[in-house]
Amino acid sequence: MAIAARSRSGFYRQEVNRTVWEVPERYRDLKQIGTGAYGTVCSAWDRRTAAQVAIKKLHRPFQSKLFAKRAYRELRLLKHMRHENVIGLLDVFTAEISLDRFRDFYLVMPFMGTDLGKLMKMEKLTEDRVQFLVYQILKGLKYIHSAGIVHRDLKPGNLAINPDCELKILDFGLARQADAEMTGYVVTRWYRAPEVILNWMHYTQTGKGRPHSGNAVWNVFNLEKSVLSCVAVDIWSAGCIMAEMLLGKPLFKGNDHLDQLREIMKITGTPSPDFVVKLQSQDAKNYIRSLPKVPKKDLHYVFSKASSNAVCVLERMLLLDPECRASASETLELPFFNEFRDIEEETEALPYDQTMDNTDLPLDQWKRHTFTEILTFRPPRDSKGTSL
Ligand code: 0RX
Repeated sequence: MAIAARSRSGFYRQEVNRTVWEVPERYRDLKQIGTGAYGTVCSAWDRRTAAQVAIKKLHRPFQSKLFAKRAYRELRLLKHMRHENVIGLLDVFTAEISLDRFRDFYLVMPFMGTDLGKLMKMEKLTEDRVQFLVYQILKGLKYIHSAGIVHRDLKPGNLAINPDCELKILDFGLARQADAEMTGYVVTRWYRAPEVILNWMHYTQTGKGRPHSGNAVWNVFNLEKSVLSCVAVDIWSAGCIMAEMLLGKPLFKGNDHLDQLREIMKITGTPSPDFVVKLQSQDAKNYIRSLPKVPKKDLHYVFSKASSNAVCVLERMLLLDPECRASASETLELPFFNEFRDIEEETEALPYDQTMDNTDLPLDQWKRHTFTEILTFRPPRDSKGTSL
């Protein structure tokens, strides 16, 4: 008969969805709230802070180099984030005390009860709520972008909201984003910038397959310029989300990649020759040039019930050319946000070292680096995951 080893002192074991979770005594009342190929998330009660938290256990994080690198990246990114509008790490732990036995680790975050996708399904938002929510999205984006990080998958489901309408940008990413998830009539693509869709089309048509990393805009656009306009993919997504809050339905609901671009260009108009010359891919240039010319629509007409200040924000975000889109900091300066603005909250991050993102390491090295990151974690000074 196999005898289960005793739990580490101060920890206890509990079964969640047929897997064993070994967590510190302070976390009680674990309940599964989400699961996927990459991990499972439970809500729990933190006895030390008397607050609800979310605990994510990654699914066999050291089963392959790819999983290990992904797990390491999530931990490093979450450790770096210290802003009230971006999910941050309250704690990270493993029940193992030696690297030899290290197999699993757990990420602890503030618990967020709902997301913008669910909120928009329940009710039509008033313009002052839109103001407050978009202000928070842009503050979060300004912070993320200032660290040199591009989110790349901003959508209503990745904007967590608590009952006080406080918003945090996160990235659920529990399941694999296979090509199939970006095909057809799917939410996963409705918020993607036109340059990202053009890039996918280039890869599908040339049969090269989608590049794995998030560097989606690099191959369609001129390399140097695209480094600068990479963050613009998030501004596009934020514009689509703001438009949806005002309209009560998604702005660009394409049935497939081509239809998505057609829907976008019905509003933005077909691109100018200046835009087309900037495209590096001949396929993309040919495709755009083959389209019947459509003029840009006046957004005041599309958003006829919205205030002029709200429309001005959309005019700066929903531009086809990523180099012309406003940055998050520029957008925050627009009069639409005057009422809610608190410049002290519009902070920037320390630069994030991305060298490891482009590094190939053996599995045991990813494991060692992850273990070190866990040991060197220092909790934030307040319970919201924000530095004071
Ligand atoms: O949110 C993440 C996550 C975030 C992230 N960022 C990089 C880009 O900028 C934003 C932050 N990179 C990787 C991962 N992970 C995560 C999200 C939700 C979650 C667990 C982990 O489950 C929760 C969290 C809070 N309440 C309920 C469920």
